[in-house]
Amino acid sequence: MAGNHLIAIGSYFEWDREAMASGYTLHEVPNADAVLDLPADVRAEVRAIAFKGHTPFGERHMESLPALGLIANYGVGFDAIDVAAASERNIQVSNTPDVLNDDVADLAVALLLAQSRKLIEGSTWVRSGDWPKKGELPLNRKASGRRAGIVGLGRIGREIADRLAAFKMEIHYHSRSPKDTPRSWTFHADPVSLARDVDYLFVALVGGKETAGYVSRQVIEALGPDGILINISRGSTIDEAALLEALENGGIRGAGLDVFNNEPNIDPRFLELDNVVLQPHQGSGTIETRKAMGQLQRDNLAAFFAGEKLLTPVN
Ligand code: 8YV
Repeated sequence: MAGNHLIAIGSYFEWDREAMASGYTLHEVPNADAVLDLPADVRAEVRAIAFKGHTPFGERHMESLPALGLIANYGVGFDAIDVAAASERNIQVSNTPDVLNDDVADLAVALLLAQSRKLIEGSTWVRSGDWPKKGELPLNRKASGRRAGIVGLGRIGREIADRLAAFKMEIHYHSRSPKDTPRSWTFHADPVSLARDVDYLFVALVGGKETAGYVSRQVIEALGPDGILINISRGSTIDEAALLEALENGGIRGAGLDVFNNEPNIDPRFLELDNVVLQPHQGSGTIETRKAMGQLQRDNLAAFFAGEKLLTPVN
């Protein structure tokens, strides 16, 4: 549609690209900085961005797009976008909450089970021919019935906790304030106290400056040598140097990680460790959920271009 100029930042599935191309004059770029290389006459026309990925989008990008009114993020986490700078310029920002809660929570539980029941080693044991040669896999530690702590009991944290309750776990959590939960769940005002009282610590915080390094060296130490840390939020929420040291020196038993600093070029020290299960930031990575995320992103775009209220506004 002439006039409705849209930039799609990032790599999209064909079903998303086709849907955007049929509704808008679409300009596709691989990352935020590539916006700056678009011709000035194109940039002058662009009213909205379909944002995907994790490369920072800030003031200088916004300044280069004088007609920009919406940044529609593909994802619940919008820490790559400078929302304060957008608000100053009356640029709206939207995200895709809720549609991915189940998938991310499923992966959090899968990471715990994979770590504590050594699923990756078990698979290798069978494939390598070790089973007939060496017999039983060395024993694991029981997963059900232990104490689980959630840092950040938002939408995804709550889905994780509900799943863990079905594993007969005692549920503890830390949030800015107590939440409406089953009575048996324990609120901790301080993440160190939470970590001290649990066997498994799940990080479900939002990303961004306010939560950078929130799971600090002290929190990791409080979790202790029998503890397992699971992170499905952002790499930035954990003091990664402290985590690596704890994993290398037996400060904690293990970790299950879907997110890292500097993805996809993660710290190579992680690759040397056999007490950590590593995943390539695939928490929301199912066909069903990615389709729903794309649809919600486009629903926000459509609302904006129709001059209507956004479905899931951020600012
Ligand atoms: C990514 C995510 O958006 O929703 C989030 O916050 O981290 C993911 O769903 C997805 O990987 C696309 O970049």
